[in-house]
Amino acid sequence: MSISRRQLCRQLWRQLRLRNLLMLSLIVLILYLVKMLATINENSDFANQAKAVFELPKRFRQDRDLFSPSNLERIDWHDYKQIEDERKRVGIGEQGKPATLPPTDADLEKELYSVNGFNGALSDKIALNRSLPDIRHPACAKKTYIASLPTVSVVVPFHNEHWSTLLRTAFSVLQRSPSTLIKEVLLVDDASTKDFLKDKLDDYLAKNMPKVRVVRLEKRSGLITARLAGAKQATADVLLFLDSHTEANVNWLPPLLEPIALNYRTVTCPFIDVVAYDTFEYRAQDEGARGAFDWEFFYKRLPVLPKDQENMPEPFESPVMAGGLFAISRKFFWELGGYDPGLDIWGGEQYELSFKIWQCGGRMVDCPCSRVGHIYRKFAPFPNPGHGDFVGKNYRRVAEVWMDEYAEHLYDRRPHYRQIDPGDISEQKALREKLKCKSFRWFITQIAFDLTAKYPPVEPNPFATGRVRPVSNPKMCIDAHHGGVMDKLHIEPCVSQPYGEQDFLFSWHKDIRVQKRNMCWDLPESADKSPIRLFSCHLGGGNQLWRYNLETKQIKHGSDGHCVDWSPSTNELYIYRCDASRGTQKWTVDHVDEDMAAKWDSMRMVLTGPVEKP
Ligand SMILES: [Mn+2]
Repeated sequence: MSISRRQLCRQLWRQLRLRNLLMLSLIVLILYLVKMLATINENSDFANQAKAVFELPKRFRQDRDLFSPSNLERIDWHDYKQIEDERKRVGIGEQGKPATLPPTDADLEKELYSVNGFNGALSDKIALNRSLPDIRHPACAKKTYIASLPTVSVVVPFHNEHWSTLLRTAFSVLQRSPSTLIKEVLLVDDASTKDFLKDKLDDYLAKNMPKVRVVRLEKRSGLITARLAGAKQATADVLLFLDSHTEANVNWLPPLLEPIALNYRTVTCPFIDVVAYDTFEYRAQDEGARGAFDWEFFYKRLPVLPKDQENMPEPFESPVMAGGLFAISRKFFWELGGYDPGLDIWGGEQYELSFKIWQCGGRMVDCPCSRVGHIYRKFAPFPNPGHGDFVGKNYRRVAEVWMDEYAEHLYDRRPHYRQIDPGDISEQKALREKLKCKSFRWFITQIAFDLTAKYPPVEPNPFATGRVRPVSNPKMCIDAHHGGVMDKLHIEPCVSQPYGEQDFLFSWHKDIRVQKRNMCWDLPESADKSPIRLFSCHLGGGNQLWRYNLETKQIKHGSDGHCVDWSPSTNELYIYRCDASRGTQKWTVDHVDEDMAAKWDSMRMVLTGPVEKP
């Protein structure tokens, strides 16, 4: 008995030793792997980092990077105490109300205006934690989101940002986000020269906002490099990029995070509200649109699709991000190689990332229940640090790598792009290959399917061009007289060539525009004898819808039965009930394209679904 017990003990001891040994080696292995990952993390060259992440075995990569929710139960994320406290606040700029400074501050106001491009002196008078109005879609107040959401690193690049606007950005983030979700806020200083953005800022943050820290760039590098530098240091599940003069509004974070939690390849954008550069009033710019571009790469907006409109305020797909404000899982960002590190300073980066997201297996949505205010400056106060046509070079890189045969449409409008050297793009092309990304044709026909209807790669001919003259008095011409928005059109004696402000284009958008500038004939009031005014062309028909009738020679507005008319005695130009027998309603236009005129009824811009089967 005693022997067998001893044997048993010995056996047990041996087993324990074996188990300990196994455990110990497992711990060593884990430590080694952690160390290995840490080394990768420390690697400052983001391209290498991304590459290293790619080369890890798939299982491993997911363990490290992929957030997956542990709880799909939905909860109410609103912070009702914070909402209640805000509601009670009164004072200058509170509730996002417009504010002004007393005349005694006029000198300071002027000075800080010119330094910032917005009313910095007023900003300094408004509390850093001021209250904002809840202007979300009413249904947002009742919306719930899953309980298990990823953590966030907020990345805010800045160059010489004003003190109070920068801090208000950080305050609003911390104040209106669940603290468990905000891991860190990284303010990336792109070599600012203002003194208060150095030690004073560091000290203030250390004392008042421990989650916020400054990442400094040694030399002025521009927006793209600054975002990448912040992203490289970020450690949370999700990267959330903000501009340095923004204000996050009520419960803005959960709506951005849930779509990412459910699919790490979904990228989310908030609605961007307006913080007025002069009064700091907080207001909506509109109730949503889908991002797009024209073939000169100007950022444009397309209407929300009817199916998405019905579904408001649920997130809806958008082809292109506005650029400055978005959230993306850290894993997906680096899978996509971050931004192309060959992009310089700023310009084209929102196209590059948007095309990559869509073409390489991701998707992008706008989240109506997440709203962030942004100060659109009155003017840009800082010189950009770039040399030469860096924007052109960026565009060329984006076009060459991602746009396939559609790049030609860009070059057709900006022929000098063909001469710009895009630099080495082999790594970007290799990335596209590696990720098996889809063609640009797929993107344009399946995702941005209504873009080409509004912004056709090859513009259809105009219906008519040239001077618009009364048949009864061909020495008179309709004249835009360099007028601004809401100025009346005149009728004046015709000038000799070049016709300048008397030269019009009846575009295929069915508007009539001044040849040399983006101003259209617009009809805000439609009573008889209402004047025709000038307004920026909006391509939306409505007030700007006009049709020239070749037979009757009338210029008819919209569908309400009014025609362009005038008084030869007072030389007033106006609209009047269409009446083909009135001589004053007959007009000649220098050049009329009869083929195009015959197609007038069949020309439509409304598209609500993909134009090709995938
Ligand atoms: Mn901005």
